[in-house]
Amino acid sequence: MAAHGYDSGRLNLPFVGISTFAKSPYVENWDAIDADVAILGAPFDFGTQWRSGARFGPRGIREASTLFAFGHAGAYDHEDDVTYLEGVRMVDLGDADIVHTDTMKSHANIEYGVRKILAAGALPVVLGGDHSINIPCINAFSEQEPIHVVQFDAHLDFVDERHGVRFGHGSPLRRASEKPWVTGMTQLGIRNVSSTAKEGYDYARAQGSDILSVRQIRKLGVDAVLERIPAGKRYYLTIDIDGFDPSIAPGTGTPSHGGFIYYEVLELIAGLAKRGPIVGVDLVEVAPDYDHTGSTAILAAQLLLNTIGRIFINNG
Ligand SMILES: [Mn+2]
Repeated sequence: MAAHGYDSGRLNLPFVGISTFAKSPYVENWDAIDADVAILGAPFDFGTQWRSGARFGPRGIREASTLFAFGHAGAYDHEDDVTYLEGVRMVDLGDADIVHTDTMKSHANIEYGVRKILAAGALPVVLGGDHSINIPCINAFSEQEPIHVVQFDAHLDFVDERHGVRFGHGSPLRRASEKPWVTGMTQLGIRNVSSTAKEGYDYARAQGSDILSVRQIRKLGVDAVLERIPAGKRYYLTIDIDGFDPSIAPGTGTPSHGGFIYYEVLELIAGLAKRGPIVGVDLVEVAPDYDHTGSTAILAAQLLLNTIGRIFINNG
């Protein structure tokens, strides 16, 4: 992580200063990315079909992330006896430019940013925005080695089209399944009403997708779930915050009861990082205006920092 000024005499407590992600250095020039991890905001929410507000997700997550930016060298975890994030060079690129009313242009601007991160050899970590922003993120991997997509979500997101709309927040995994560089999918936490219709489930399974609900995952246990994910792939991780239970993550557009708690997801991600490299991450659907305790944005920031920590322990 970045130097935070202890040597020069500034204490720089978490509530002091500018809210980049975890107070990492802001890089305005996307042709000069020199980092292991680059954070990109994608404050786009025209893909929603119910409550909007995820356009403020990147700001909310950045603000919450400062809680974890005390300026210590890395993050020591006494259970694992590992200091995560030590020496990991993280930068914040700010946000992709969003053009109101223009989904295609806004998505293109997000894809442009992710391509810049990949060209620099850094790990892209994209803050949504609604889940449609996963579509340009996956598009940006067209010139990369194939990826296996692992999704945490309440919803399958496999709608082909609705009234001609193909790039909304109910369709990203369907769009990903059409890409030749996406070789498989694992969809975790999928449950209950207001998700994709049966046709979408049939289609997803026909494409080779492995779909598990929260209850099925609890019955199987973490290790058995990990065993179902093909080993040694390059994983792309897409985390919809509504995969978590609304009791801990109320600040989202389409909450669904019966969701994950924190360690269920972190343990699966930590195990995934040991199975193969995680080469891209997005976290979507945080809508701070419904997040009256701030719990949702803190969950997002804490999970992302711990995910980045696990990725770089295992990937070097
Ligand atoms: Mn979703």
